[in-house]
Amino acid sequence: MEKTPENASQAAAAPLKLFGSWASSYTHRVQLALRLKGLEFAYAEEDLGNKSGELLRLNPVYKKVPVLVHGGRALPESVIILQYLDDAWPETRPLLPADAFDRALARFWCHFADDKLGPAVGAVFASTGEDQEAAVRQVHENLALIEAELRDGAFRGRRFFGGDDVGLLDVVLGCGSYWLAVFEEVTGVRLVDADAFPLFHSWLHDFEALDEVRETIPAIDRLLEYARGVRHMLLGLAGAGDAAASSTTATPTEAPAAAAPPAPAADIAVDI
Ligand SMILES: N[C@@H](CCC(=O)N[C@@H](CS)C(=O)NCC(=O)O)C(=O)O
Repeated sequence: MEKTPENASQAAAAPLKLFGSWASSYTHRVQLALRLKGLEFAYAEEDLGNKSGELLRLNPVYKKVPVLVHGGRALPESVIILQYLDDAWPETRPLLPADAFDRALARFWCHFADDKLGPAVGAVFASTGEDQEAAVRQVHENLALIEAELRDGAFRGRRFFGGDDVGLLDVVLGCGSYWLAVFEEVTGVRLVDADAFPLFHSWLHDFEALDEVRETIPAIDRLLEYARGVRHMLLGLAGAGDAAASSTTATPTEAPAAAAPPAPAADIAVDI
């Protein structure tokens, strides 16, 4: 079909449905982007300990949430979904900047968030003792890189990574960073020291104060209960005192511990 403004807007008007999980920061990214763009969507909660046939059919490759279905077509992978939303609805609250280099830079730091920072934070959560100390050092090294970008680099002088308003990197980094406080509480390990990372700290404060973010992030008590359950399970599986995932691939993604049977050890991962 020829791509005209008319049929493009018809396509954009097709219904949106999100398959997600309530404690999944990847799901929160998509919920937040949909809210920022003011888009109506239906939501299907997945039990990650017992995934629906529909989820497996929609995301046969990774079998994970989130999956966004738009007009009957399914799209997995949170960052790809966010970019799709921005491509399909470029006018309302653009998430990516107009400049090609700035767009690429935002994508680079999103990759960093998923490739380096997230796994390091997950490793702190899933370990104890020396393994945990090493993981904390990794988190601090990664936060120092972000702090340096905010202080002297690409994002210098900005309230948000996206500028005056939140953009792609804010959504990606922000939906994940609220876990830092939860993990601090559960592990007793200090991760974000406001003195060491003042700009990151103040960015996170501003991000968490946004109405759309407050609407998206579950209540802290619920997250704490969930995180305590997952940590208990991880450490239990690893054997007393010798924490699980020295594996940093571990992803907290299973359904709430209280609501779902523990997943097999091999499936346990700490993605934030
Ligand atoms: N790279 C994926 C990660 C998604 C992901 O890890 N989802 C978790 C929930 S937070 C999941 O579905 N886990 C179930 C599983 O691993 O089987 C994205 O960005 O969407």
